Amino acid sequence: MAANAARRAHAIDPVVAEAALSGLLAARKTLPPKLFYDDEGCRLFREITRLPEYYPTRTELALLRTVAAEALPDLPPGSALVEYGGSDETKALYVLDAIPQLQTYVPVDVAAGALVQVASRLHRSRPGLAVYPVVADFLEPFALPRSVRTRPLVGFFPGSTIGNLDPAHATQFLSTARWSLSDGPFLIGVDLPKDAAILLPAYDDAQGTTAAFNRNLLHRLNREAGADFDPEGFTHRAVWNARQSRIEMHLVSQEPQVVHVAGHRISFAAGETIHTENSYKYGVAEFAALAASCGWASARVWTDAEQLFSMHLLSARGS
Ligand code: AVI
Repeated sequence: MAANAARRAHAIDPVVAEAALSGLLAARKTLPPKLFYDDEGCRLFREITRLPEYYPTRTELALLRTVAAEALPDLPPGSALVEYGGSDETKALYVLDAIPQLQTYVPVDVAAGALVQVASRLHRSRPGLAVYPVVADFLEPFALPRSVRTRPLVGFFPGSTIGNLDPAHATQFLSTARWSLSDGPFLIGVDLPKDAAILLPAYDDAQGTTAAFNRNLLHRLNREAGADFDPEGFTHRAVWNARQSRIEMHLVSQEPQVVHVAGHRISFAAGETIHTENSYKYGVAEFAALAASCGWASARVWTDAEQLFSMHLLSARGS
């Protein structure tokens, strides 16, 4: 009774409810990964990036030292770095600090609050850097401010976030990015396929942080979509799908149960799953082929000594 009253006290966010229902009412239940990133989800993701099992962040940061020193030596002064998903400037600073021709930083993200914080931190720590935050879903076409559009542009998409898009959406994203960057070069971090013995713990850590990150989706729907999930009635599962070269994350219903979301009744069989995320892993040649199909040439590729992670410098073909 008290739980019901608390639930009623939360207004339903129609955008969240609609995004959730389109997947939960399908024959194979899914939730879109963009719902992971409310405040609690962002906090849990930051914790994930510090886990010993989660190799991508530390490997990419180490790689970035070399990449930033070696890439783009001929960039003209006054260039701008456009970061897709720039709610945290840590990785961009490796590039900005190593390439003095980059005098403008344009973080693009839906998280307006996080962008304000990025801008105010940089205002204090790099007073000479011009920062133009753009609040937009970078998967959709967006307009850059006019003062930025006229500069030579460099794209930056670290973290292997491209792996969270299915190949059709990755293709769409890469094609649109070529247009938004006016054919400027594009630095992009891509996680490599590897042994399941390394991959699975990275997505199912001993501390249970990734499980909490996955279950937070259900807590979020309870808070924002008028849902009544019992998050403990679902367990986290990470699967390496070698055929599709992707890690899949699922939430597995522990028993037959009925859940309500924004007035819709949704039944779960015991063992039925909600597929919540894919994280595709691309070999170097495979990613270069994907980029080529979108008009990009892989001009240079860096990998770490253990072949865990790659960074591609793409240049527009024919430009
Ligand atoms: C944001 N993205 C690149 C992460 C990944 O590795 O696919 C999201 C994540 N999901 C679970 N752990 C990390």
